[in-house]
Amino acid sequence: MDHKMIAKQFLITGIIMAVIAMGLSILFRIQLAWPDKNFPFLETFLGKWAEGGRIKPDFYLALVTIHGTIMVFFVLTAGLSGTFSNLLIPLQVGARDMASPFLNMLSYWFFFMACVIMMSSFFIQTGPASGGWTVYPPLSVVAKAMPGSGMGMTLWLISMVLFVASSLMGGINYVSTILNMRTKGMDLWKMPLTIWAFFLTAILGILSFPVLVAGVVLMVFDRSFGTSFYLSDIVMGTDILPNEGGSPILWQHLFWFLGHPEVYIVIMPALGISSEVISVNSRKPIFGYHAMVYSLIGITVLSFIVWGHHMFVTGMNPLLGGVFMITTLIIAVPSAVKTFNYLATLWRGNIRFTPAMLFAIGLVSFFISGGLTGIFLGNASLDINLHDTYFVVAHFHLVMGSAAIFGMLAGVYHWFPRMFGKMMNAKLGYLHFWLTFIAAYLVFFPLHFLGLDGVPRRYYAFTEFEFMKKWLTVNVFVTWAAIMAALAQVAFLFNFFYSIFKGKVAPQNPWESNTLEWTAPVEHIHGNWPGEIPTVYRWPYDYSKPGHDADFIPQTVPFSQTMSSNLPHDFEGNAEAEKIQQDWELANPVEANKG
Ligand code: HEM
Ligand SMILES: [Cu+2]
Repeated sequence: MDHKMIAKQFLITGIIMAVIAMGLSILFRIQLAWPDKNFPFLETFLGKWAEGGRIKPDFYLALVTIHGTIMVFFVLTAGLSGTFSNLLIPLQVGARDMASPFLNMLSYWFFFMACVIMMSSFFIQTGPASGGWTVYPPLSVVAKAMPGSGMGMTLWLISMVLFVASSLMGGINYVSTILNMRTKGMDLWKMPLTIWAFFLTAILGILSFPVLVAGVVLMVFDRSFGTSFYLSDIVMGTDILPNEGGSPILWQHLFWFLGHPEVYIVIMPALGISSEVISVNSRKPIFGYHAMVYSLIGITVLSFIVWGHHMFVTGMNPLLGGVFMITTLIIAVPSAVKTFNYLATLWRGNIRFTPAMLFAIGLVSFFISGGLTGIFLGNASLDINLHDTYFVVAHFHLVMGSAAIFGMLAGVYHWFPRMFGKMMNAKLGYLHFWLTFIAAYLVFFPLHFLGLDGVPRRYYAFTEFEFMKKWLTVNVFVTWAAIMAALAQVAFLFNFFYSIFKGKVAPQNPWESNTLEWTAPVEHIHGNWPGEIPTVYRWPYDYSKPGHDADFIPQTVPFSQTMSSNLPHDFEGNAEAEKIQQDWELANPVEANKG
C-alpha cells in the first residue's frame, strides 16, 4: 500500500478517534458542572451507565481514562505522527515509498485493531478501564478493585500492546527511510525541519515504547499468574491479599520512562510542522535552522532523564528528586530556543495569514503559556503541592494537548491540497481557528486557579467538599467553553469532508513552497514522481532572496540558475556554488552588501 494512502488512513482514523475522545470529555464535563442535576438524555444514550440521568462514579473514571488514552496515544501519537510522517517523509526526502511499504501497512492495521479493541470495552458488562491513562497499580492489577479493573483493563493492555507494535513498525520504517532513501543532494543538513522532527520522534518511540511493553508483561503476570511485581500489603475490605514484596512505584518508573518521552513524541512532530508552516507563510528563511535541529536533539536526549518529575510525591530520596528537578528544568532551554526561533522567523516577515499559519502561531502561543507552568511543576517543592491538582491538568492540556492539536490542524490545512488535490475553504478555516483558539484558553486557563486552590483532579462531585463549592460557577463556565470548542470542530469536519469531494482544484504549489513534495504531481501515483526523482541543491528555506524575481527558490533549482542566495548555508562545501557566489558578489557589490 502506498504511503500517501496510509497517511490518509491514519488521518481519518485519528479524526474519528478525536471526535470520540472529545465527546467523552463533554460527558464528564457535564458531570463536573452540574453534579447534582439529572439529564434524562444521558440515560437514553448511555443506558445503565447513567441511570436516572446521572453518570455513575465508576463510569466517570472510565470516561476520564479513555479520554486521556485516546487523546495521547491514538490521536496525538498515531494520528499525528502516522499521518504526517507517512505523507511527508518519502515526499520531502525524495523517496518513492517507505523502506518497507508492507510493514507500513501492517503498522496501520495494528493501530486500527488497537482502536477497535479499546472502543469495544464500552460494550462489555464491566465497562472500560478506569485507573487513569497512566494505569497505576493497584487499580490496574487487582481485578476486583473496581469494575474498570476487570475485563476493561485487560482490553486496555491488549490494545496498548498492539498500539506499541504499530508504533515500532512505523518508527523503524521512518528511521530507515530517512537514513537510506534520500534523493541525490539531500544531505542531512538540507532536510526540512519536519523531517528532523519526525526522525527524532521515531527514535524516541523506538527507545521508549518497549519499556512500556516490558512493564505491561509484568502487569499481566500480576493480574493473571499470581506474581506480585507491583503489589504488596493490600487489604480489601476485610480480605488481606496474598501479595508481598512488590511495589507500585516500580510501575511508575517503567511507565514514566515511556511516559515522559511520550509527551515529546506528541509535541515534536507538531513543532516540526509549525517550523515549516511558519517559514513558508512568513516568506522568510527559518531563523536558526541549526539551532532548531540541535534543540530537537537536546530535547530527545534530555527527555529520557527527567521521568522522575512525575514521581516527586512518591517519597523518593530528596537527592534523586533534586537530580530530576535539575534535568527537568534544563529541558526548558531547548524549548525556549525553539520558541525564540519561531518568533524571530515571524519578526518582520511578509506574513500570509492562511488558516495553517494561524494554527501554527496558535501552537507557539500554547507552547509558551503551557510551558511556563512546567517550570513551576518542575520544582519538586512546588510540585508536591500542585501534584494531581487541576494545575497539572491545565499545564499539560496547554503545552501538549492544545499545542499538538494545533500543530496537527496546521498540518492538515497546509498539506490538504497535497493529500487530496483540493483546497479547503479558508473562511471556514478562520472561523474554526478563532473559535477553537478562544475556547481552548477559556477551558484551560481557569483550571490553573482551581489547582492553586488545591482542587484535585479525577474527582467526581465537587459539591461533596465545602472548599470546592465556590468553584462550581467556574466549572459551569468551563463546561460551556468546552461545548463551544466541540461545536467549533463542526466547521472543520464539514470543511474537511466537503472539500475532499467538492473543493476547488488545487494548483501544483499553492503556498509557493520550496520543499520537494510540491514538485510531485498532484494525482495519486505510485512512486511519487514519474521518471527521475528530482535532485536537491539547496536547503528548504530560501525565501525572499534578494536578486531573485520570485520570493521563493525551490530546493530543486541548481545554483547556476539563481545567483541570488545570500545564505552561506547553501554553499557549504559545494565548490561550484561557492564559485558562482563569489563571481556574483564581485559583479553585484551593492546587492551583496545589502544581504
Ligand atoms: C513540551 C512539552 C511538555 C509536555 C507535552 C508535557 C506534558 C505533561 C503531561 C501529560 C503531564 C501529566 C502527567 C500526569 O498525568 O500526572 C505533565 C506533568 C508534568 N510536567 Fe509537563 N509537559 C511538557 C513540558 C514540561 C516542562 C517544560 C516542564 C518543566 C520544566 C514540565 C514539568 C512537568 C512536571 C513536573 C509534571 C508533573 C506534575 C505532577 O505530577 O504533579 N513539563 N506534563
Ligand atoms: Cu514528564
